[in-house]
Amino acid sequence: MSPRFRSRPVLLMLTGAAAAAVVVASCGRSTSTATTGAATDAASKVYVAPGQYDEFYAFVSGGFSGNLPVYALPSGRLLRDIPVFSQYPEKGWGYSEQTKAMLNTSYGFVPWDDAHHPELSQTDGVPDGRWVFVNANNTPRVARIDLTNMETMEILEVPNAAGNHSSPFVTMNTEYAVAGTRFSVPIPNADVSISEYKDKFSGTLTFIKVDKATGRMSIAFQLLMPGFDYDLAHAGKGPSHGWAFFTSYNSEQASTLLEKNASQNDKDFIAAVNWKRAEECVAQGKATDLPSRYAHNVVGEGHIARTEFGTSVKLITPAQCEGVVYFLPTPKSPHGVDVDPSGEFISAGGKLASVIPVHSFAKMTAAIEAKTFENTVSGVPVLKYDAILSCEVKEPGLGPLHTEFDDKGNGYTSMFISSEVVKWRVSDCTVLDRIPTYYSLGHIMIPGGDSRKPWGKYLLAMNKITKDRYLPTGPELNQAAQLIDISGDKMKLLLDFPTVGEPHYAQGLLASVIKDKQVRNYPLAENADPFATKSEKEAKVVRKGNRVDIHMTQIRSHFMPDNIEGIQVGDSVYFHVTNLEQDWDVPHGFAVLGNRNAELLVMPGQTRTLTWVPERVGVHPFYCTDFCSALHQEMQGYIRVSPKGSAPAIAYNTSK
Ligand code: RUQ
Ligand code: CUA
Repeated sequence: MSPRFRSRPVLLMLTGAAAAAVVVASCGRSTSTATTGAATDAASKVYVAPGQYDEFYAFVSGGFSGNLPVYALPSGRLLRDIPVFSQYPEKGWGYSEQTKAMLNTSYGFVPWDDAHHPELSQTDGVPDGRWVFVNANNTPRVARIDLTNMETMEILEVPNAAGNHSSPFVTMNTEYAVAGTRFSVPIPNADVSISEYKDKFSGTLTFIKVDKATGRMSIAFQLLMPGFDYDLAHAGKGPSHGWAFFTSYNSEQASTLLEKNASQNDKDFIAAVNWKRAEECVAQGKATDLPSRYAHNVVGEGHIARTEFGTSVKLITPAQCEGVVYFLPTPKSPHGVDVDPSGEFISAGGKLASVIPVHSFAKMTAAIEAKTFENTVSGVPVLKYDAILSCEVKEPGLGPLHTEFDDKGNGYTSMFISSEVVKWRVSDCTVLDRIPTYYSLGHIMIPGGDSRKPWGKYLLAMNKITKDRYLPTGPELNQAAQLIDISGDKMKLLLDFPTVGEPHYAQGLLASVIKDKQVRNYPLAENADPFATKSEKEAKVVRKGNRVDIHMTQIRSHFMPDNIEGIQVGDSVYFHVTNLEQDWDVPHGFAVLGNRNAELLVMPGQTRTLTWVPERVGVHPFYCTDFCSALHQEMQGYIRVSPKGSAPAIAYNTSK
């Protein structure tokens, strides 16, 4: 008798969910809380009823998607995916004429990147809901996203860097966003043998000034550092305001097989940078101007992105600016570095370390004062480990990576190898609790958890591997986040949800900080795009040589004009499409047959331009791609393409 058949009598006696549970169990898989890890009251804690708002926004990096998805917590609902470093055909990002410039770099147009760390702007050490920054790890860049329209408004390339990983963590009042190079390279980069790594490769730590009023970024200075790998960062706050901390690995300065060769030293370093001291040195003329070409892309007048190129940066060295940087010895190939809400404690996650060291800022400054140095490395004083240590979290688990903090004096550290979150008391490093995650945990995020005022209710764990947690989807399974309740003494798992790309770091804040300042449309009267068409009467088609400009409008549910003739093969056709709507949530789309490009998605009151070079004779329909009204399907038109040299005169319909 088959097991399934045998279980039938049992089934007959059970109903609903209980019966389903037995069936699942008989297939060798149980959905009981014992194996999923979820708390028994999890459902009620994450349930946000239809029509209700969540309590938090979470900005979770899209990793190798290059973009920045926005989720709601506690439900885990995906609200939006903000295009940043990668072309995004759904929104025409990097395809429309107005947005292409955002992806310019000194290497040319770079349509993809790897976005790791979102970081909210802060005022007085608290997320202020103005901007979120995020780094590009591959071709070094930092982006600024406006939190009123959730659009990327600026992207600044970081020159003299490679692998912008320790970025873009901000100082307490967003004076700076930092950017440290993960890969050391010859600076300036040049044709150098890799075997000369030790002598000729260096790192840079970049301080990007953020304008208080506008958020506009500019490179203030770069600090030239020994050729280590600068991995993560966090700025000081409160007493440690004025300092920024960067972890490094590969203090061995190996250039091959780093997994072994960069794991030799017992301790690597946290670089503690006194940026106020750096400002003094720059003001005293101790910096040199290093010629450097880098792109700076800003959305300005008319919502149009424009690129300017920087030509040099101010470079300071530890030798020219005494007291600008100290090394804090830290076991062993540290990854994350995190500063607690008080600003006094600095913890690091040594991937290969058996403890989590917690440095004391007060002890650090005392040791600097007393010159309690171990030695100097490449001219940088190394402080004595015992002189700066507050305490060590002993036997925390395996592979500590990142720490976030709650508002009750506790730290929470992700353990990659042992796949768990460990909760410990910051004041004395006592382990208080631990909870498994599924699986291979990277970053964790508590809303406000790297600020002075954490909202210590939830912790989001971002896992690298999700094997067996979801229905399988071929060879690749999406990464996943898990929501953990940290409001009580014991952590409780509440929810799993898959993510877009690979979530590295995330940032969260109380929804009420930004929810009511969301832009609902762009005032048409203020549309400053030179090709804006502000009423149907102004719609027109203009030929100049082989360039044709189509000044077109959209409103529910038609285009003006919607019939165009007189175009010929090989023309450069510019569809300048203005959405005349002034309501919330009424974008119109635009797409034309055979265009080797993407669509446009035009926000109310905005103008976007799509370029098209017709290659075939014939009549080409175009249509609205975003279902906008009952007559959305009627929102369509035709453009006739004639053979080169034989097109009739330009003709189009007009509004009467
Ligand atoms: S990383 S899993 Cu921030 Cu790119 Cu640590
Ligand atoms: Cu406009 Cu659909």
